[in-house]
Amino acid sequence: MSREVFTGDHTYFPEINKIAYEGIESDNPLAFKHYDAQTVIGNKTMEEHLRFATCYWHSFCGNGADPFGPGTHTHPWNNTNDSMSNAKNKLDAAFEFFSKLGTPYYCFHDRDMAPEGSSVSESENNLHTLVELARERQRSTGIKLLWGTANLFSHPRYMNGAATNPNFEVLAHAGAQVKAALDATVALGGENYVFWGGREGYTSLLNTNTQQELDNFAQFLTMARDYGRKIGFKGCFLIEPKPMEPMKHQYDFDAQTVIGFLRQHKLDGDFKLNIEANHATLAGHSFEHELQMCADAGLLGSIDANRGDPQNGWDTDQFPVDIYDAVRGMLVVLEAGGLGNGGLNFDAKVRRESTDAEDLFIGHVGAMDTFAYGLKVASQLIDNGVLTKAKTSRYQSFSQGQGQKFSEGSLSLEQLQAYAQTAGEPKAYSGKQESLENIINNFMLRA
Ligand code: XLS
Ligand code: CA
Ligand code: CA
Repeated sequence: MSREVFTGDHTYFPEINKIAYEGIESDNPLAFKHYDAQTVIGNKTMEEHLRFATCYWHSFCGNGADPFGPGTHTHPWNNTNDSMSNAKNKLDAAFEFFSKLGTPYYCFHDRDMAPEGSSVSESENNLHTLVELARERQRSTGIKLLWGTANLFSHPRYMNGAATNPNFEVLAHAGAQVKAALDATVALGGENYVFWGGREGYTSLLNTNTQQELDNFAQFLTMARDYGRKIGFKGCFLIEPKPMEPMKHQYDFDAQTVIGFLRQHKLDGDFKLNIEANHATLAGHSFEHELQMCADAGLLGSIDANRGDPQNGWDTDQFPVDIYDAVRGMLVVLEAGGLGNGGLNFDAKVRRESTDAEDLFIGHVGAMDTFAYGLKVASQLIDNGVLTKAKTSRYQSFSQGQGQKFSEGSLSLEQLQAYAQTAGEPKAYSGKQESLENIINNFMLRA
């Protein structure tokens, strides 16, 4: 059922052809079972709803290294002694991968694409060279940039943070890096720009002035916003919450913390949130909870789609395969009106033990199918109206009589008391959770 013959480069993944939709009966691990880019769901194609992106860092920079041992993945694009040649080869490998897989977008950090130089200017030149090449690849393949970002956490200079570093000299370096990464994002037509506060946090209050650090953070983001707008960046700035790791406590703890911060500093007109599933669970929340908090605030920007491991408490960045999570996540997304400028970026990596080149494709194929399935079921549930009806009826006391007056702000506390006095003991209404859970399962079993 393959509709396309792959005519691009076959250099780095010679065994793999264009991944095609083969449908649910297919046993081919390198084919989609649910994701059919052009299938229309509601008023958009699957491709337009889901706006899938491949991430550059895990896919082409990570090598399976962990704190106990070196990498297990060998990358043919990394085999010279010259870091710039390797970066150019990596770019070719990346675009070959995106084109064969069929993710219409990608995301990158400055240092994923181009190596750090020995000075600020050398780093900027390296990035500029690679961005020109990436622009060319984007033109020839039609693949677009979902978001760019700066890596402000790997270099040892950032050990105490970047924008929240106690040393202004380090903050200035972070500023230079963000300026160059914004230039790169604009040059590549990026639709968003992400700040993940990797080391923006602290380890000990004994040596940390949290108030100064948070004020500096807001000042830094304001400067970045102003510069971005000045150079013509029309997209969305995004903050990606994460409660911990690498720092003990990170300032962008979770969605509600970030929303409060953005509002406090009047940044909510330009910034939204990028929700990562694994960060949600690290914060003790569910993926859909974090999405819902953003949706309620009108600040749902984009998604880093992955999963953690329920048995251990760290950021395992596994490919998302939980179809139940995908349904519940997509329910929030669709009810919020979709992802807008954002997309679903697979911030996920194959396991250290997954050493075949095809594993990276297989991980993405499963993840794309998971969300395509989530989209299908969520859309059927919304069309059916059963969940909306249940929710509306649960809150109906606020759309009539005294409840409505309360919602409109026209009741005083004394009036509330007077009403309670006459109304008698409230009747108990069932929350019907089990029934609603069973409805979701029934829709899933039928899909
Ligand atoms: C790390 C983060 C990071 C951001 C981009 O945990 O997920 O990869 O998405 O800097
Ligand atoms: Ca992420
Ligand atoms: Ca992560």
